[in-house]
Amino acid sequence: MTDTPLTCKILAVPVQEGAGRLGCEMGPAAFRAAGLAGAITELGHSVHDLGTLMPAQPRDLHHPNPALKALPEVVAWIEALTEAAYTASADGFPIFVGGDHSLAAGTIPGLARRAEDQGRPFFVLWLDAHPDFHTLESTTSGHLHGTPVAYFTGLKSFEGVFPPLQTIVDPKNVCMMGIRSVDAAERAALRDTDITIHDMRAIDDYGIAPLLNAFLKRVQDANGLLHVSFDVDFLDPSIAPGVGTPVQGGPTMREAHLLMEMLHESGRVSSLDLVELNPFLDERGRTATLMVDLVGSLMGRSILDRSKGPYQ
Ligand code: 6HN
Ligand code: MN
Ligand code: MN
Ligand code: MN
Repeated sequence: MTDTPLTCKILAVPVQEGAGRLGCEMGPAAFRAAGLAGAITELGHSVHDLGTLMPAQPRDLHHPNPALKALPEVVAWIEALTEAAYTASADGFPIFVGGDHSLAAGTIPGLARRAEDQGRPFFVLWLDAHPDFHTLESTTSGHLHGTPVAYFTGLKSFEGVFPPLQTIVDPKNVCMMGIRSVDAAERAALRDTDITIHDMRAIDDYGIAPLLNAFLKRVQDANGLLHVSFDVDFLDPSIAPGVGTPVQGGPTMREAHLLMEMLHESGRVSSLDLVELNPFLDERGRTATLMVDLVGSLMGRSILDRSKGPYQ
């Protein structure tokens, strides 16, 4: 358990070209309006606002899959993000506020490179209804937010199109939770990876706590750094309607808080993506507000004082 005050560095990343519906570019503004910074400082941490990222200059890029959407634009964001994530992770606790999930194709490679510099194993907890494991060939929607995991775990498909990876994330160090919408090509490709995948069936069978504890123990034993990539559609749409690709049957509010509190208590989380919030689709800010509450749990808020242990 750790209650060390953190210096959180918030970077707004209004990328929306990776998603099929417009509106994620308003994500950072909605997080601000819902009180993200205040929820963190209230817990004794400090917040450093890094402002809003700008994409690199898009280059002429072509690919044989005609379905691909906004490839030059998304690659331009990823280029800028990889550098920004590397720089931001020199110290403090970076929080990348999206923006759609193509953002993770920039943040995670930048953070992985930093971890390698520091000689620390790098782990990713992927919270999402979707595995986002399409290649540039297999995606039929062409939405690049469906591809980041295949890219940062080193699949060949992206070579010569996405920025070259300086550090590949070991699939054994990636754990997915909340998965419940998997396309046929993803299902086939996931059979051949070492990614740990806890789909909703696994959560039904075992519950969040034992599954997450097993992964956290691996991070702990390796003295690893843990990045959490939180896609808002991880949550059940009845509590989080403000997303472009909602899928019924997701975790409840209590399951999500439990997960975030356990992450806090592990003291292992070193960076965070908050992605896919689409304020245009939200209902009176309730999804943004819930997400800010969940960040509060990750940052150390608990119902009762738990410093003497869980049950006294
Ligand atoms: N996300 N598998 C679908 C597709 O279009 O490739 C959905 C992807 C959703 C991506 O939510 O970050
Ligand atoms: Mn996603
Ligand atoms: Mn998703
Ligand atoms: Mn605490």
